[in-house]
Amino acid sequence: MLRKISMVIAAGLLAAPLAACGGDDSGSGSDSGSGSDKIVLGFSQVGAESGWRTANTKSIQDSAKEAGIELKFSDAQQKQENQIKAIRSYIQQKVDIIAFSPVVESGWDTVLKEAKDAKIPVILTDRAVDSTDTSLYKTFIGSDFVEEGKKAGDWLVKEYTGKTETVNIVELQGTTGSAPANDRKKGFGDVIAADPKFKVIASQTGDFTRAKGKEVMEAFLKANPDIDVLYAHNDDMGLGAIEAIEGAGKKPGVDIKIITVDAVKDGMQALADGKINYIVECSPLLGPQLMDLVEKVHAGETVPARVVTEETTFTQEQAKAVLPSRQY
Ligand code: GYE
Repeated sequence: MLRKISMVIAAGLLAAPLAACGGDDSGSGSDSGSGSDKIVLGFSQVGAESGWRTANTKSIQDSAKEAGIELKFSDAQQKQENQIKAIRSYIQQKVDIIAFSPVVESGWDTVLKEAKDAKIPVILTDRAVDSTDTSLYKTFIGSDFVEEGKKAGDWLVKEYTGKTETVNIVELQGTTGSAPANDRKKGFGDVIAADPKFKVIASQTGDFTRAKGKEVMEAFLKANPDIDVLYAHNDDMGLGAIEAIEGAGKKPGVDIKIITVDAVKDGMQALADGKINYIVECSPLLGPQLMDLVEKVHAGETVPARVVTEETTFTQEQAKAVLPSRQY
C-alpha cells in the first residue's frame, strides 16, 4: 500500500519535468479519461542525440497530428531511468497505447509487465528489447541493424578487393548497450572477419553524438598514426570525427575512408562533398507506419510481430543526385 502511494506521488512529481521536456504535444486540451474519443498515445523518445532522432521525433509528432491521435511525448535524454519513469507515468494516466524507442536493450521486463497488468498495449519503435517474453509488447517496428552493419562491411570488402596490405579500421560505436550499437558492430564484424587483412585497431562508444564522435576520434588519432578506415555507427559521430581528422591535418574521405549509417542531410552533404565515402541508410520516418499500427492495435486487430523498415545505401555520386529532394 505504502509503495503504491509513493509511486503515485512520484508519478505526480514527474508530470512537471515531462512537460518541461516538450511534454504533451497535442495542444488539443483533451486528456485521457475526459470522454474524448481520440486515441491517446504515450510516447517515450530516447533523446535528441542526433539528426536522425530529430527527424524521427518530427515524423512521430506530425503523423500523430495527421491521424488525429493525441500524443503525449517525453524525451528521456538518453537515460533508461527517465524512460521507465515516463512509461510509469503513462500507465498512471491510463493512456490507450504506449510506444517507446528503448535506449538500451536490457532491463525492461518489470515496467513492461506493469503495462501489461494495466492492460495497456505497448509498441516498440526503432530499437529492440532483449525480453524473452514477447507477450510484453504487441509489435516492433524498425530497421534491421545487423543488415545495416553487413552493408557497411560489404562496401569495405569491395573497396579493398585485390589489395593485400593490412587495413587498419577504427570504429565509433553508438550508445553502449543499444540495439543499433550491438547489431551494427556485429553485422560489420561478421562480414570483415572473412578476410584477415581487415583489422579493427580501436573501437569505442561515441554515444551517437557529434561532440563525442569528435572527442573519441581525436583520441584514436593520437594513439594510432596509421588509420585507414573509420566506421561510425551514425552520421553525427562521423561528422564529429571529420572535424577531428581535419584538425589533425588529414583529409577525411581520402587519407581516412569513412563509412557511416543513417543518411541524414548533413551526412549526405558530407558524402556528396567527398568527406564520407559511403552511407548505409536508416530511415527515421517511422511515424506514419507507427500511427497505423497504433490504430490497428487499439481496434483489437492482429498486427505482424515485426515490421522491418525498408532502406538503401548511398555512394558519393548517388548522394549528389538525391540531396536536393532529401526530406531529412
Ligand atoms: O542511427 C542514431 C540515433 O536508433 C536507429 O539512434 C537509431 C539510431 C540512429 O541516435 O543516429
